[in-house]
Amino acid sequence: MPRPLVLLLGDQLSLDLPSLRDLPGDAVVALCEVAAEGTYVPHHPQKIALILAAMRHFAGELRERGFRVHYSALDDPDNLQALIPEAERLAALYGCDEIRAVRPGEWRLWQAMKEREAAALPWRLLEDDRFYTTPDDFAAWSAGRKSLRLEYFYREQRRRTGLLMEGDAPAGGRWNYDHDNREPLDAGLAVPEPPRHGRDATTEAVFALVAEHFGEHFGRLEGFHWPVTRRQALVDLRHFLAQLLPDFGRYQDAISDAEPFLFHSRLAAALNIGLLSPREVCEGAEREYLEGRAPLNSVEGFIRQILGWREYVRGLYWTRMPAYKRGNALGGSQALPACYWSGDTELRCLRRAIAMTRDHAYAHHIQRLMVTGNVALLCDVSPEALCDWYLAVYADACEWVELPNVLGMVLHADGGLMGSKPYCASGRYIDRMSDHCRHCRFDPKQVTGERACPLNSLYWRFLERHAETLSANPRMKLIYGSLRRMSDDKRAAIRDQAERFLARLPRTTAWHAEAAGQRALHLAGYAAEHTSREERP
Ligand code: FAD
Ligand code: DLZ
Repeated sequence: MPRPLVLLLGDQLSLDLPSLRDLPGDAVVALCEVAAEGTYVPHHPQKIALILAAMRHFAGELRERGFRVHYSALDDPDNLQALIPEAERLAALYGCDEIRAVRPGEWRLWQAMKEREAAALPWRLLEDDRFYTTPDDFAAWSAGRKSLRLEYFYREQRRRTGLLMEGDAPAGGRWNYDHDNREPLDAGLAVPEPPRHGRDATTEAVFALVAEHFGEHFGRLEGFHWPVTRRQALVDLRHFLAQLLPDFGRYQDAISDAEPFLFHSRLAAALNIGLLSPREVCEGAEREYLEGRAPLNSVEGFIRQILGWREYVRGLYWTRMPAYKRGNALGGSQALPACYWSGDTELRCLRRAIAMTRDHAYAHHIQRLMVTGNVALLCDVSPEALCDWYLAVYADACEWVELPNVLGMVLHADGGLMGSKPYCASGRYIDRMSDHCRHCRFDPKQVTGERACPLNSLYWRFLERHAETLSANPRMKLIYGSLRRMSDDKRAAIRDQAERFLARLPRTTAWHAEAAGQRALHLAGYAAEHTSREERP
């Protein structure tokens, strides 16, 4: 009987993990805080605090349930500060003869683990069955299809799971209620406050550690209210189902200058690190519909995000990596605007989205797609620069979900696998869906001139620049028709306006973070030579 060391990663905090099943009594379960994971991109301090606090609480829960647990704390002097060497050190320490791990959330780690499957101390890799679909399921679904579209994948998921199904037909007669889900906010609408969770000594200790070692990363630790235990995550789930779900659909696409969360669930972080399962969340939402407490447009819209999009992007990620990450169909090559780190921009929508990100390690989907995403798309930012930013700044960011959303959905860099057209938008869209513009010095109705919203000229410039690739797209025919009807003079004036804006836009080649990263890497025991090449960013 092998004596395994089970490595649980910071986003695998679930008792339902396959590596925890059928363990011999002398197995050791290891959780390792390591500097390398905190710094390969400069994660937001709230994200690091969430993961480390949740890891520490989960280790306690495992011990209470009788597991033999080793916990490597970040400041343990022997800690090798990178996951693979640290796990191998622990396996040797406890005399284990294999290391078991469930598929991680990032390809770089999966590859590094796979290369050790045949090592003297072998790694045994298990599939993560907490999702509705495995990468193999997705590969089988996508095989032979010319184009992959969420809608067809989602319908099959509904049939397979029976969620929101009435026999063979979708509940209410339609698969998709999106057209009911595009209302802007009503003035004076009251949004329920998110739950505040108590902080015990374990969480407070993590806060001190994060402030000390990662305090210089972008983002504020104050204002943290993420759930760090399953119990707290269930409080958030119940709050969402009772208080927010009924209005989730209607305001799903709205953006507010004041309210960061609106009627969104804020559940992605808890789902992604394992405190909640997608099944319990979707079934909970379906129950609200079946028992008449939430309307179908909200419940269907919400379930589609998890049963559809979440599974779809994961399938894409695992079946297309590593080539997927090199995609750059529109040739974005520019550095990130400096304001993504500083928040210093006159564009009100962008300033608010970045401020909310800094304060909460959160922005809702439409802000990520249509504000920070859209601006980056229109400013030709390179996929690598933008992906690194998104991976760093959101509490829910894991590469398997971040990469397809940023590279595919926002930048159209995968050539249209993820979305049939780029989500480019002008200032008029922001004005329609938000109340930002009334606080902004720019006018969303003007295209040129001193007060013109820069998004307008950038939008037309983007269309002109990519006409060869995009003008034949049936979903963009209308807008290219408008571009063609513009006089040459008008087009030249717009182009000039956009180019002047871009020429003055401060960019940054890297986060100011060498220094902060180095601080964390100087933690006792860290030795760069222990970090495997594959694990290095
Ligand atoms: P809600 O609006 O309440 O949605 C419910 C749930 O549906 C979410 O919790 C999430 O699990 C799922 N979901 C919704 N949209 C998507 C989507 N497009 N892809 C996958 N799952 C989805 N989500 C992440 O979990 N991690 C990321 O790193 C991430 N990066 C993103 C980057 C960009 C540029 C964009 C456009 C989207 C990204 N998303 C990411 C998807 C989505 O924006 C977040 O899941 C959502 O904003 C999280 O907030 P919420 O829990 O309140 O979501
Ligand atoms: C994000 C993160 C951070 C900041 N720290 C750790 C850590 O110290 N130990 C750990 O096991 N996981 C951490 N994580 C999450 C990992 O980055 C994540 O598990 C991998 O990227 C794979 O998804």
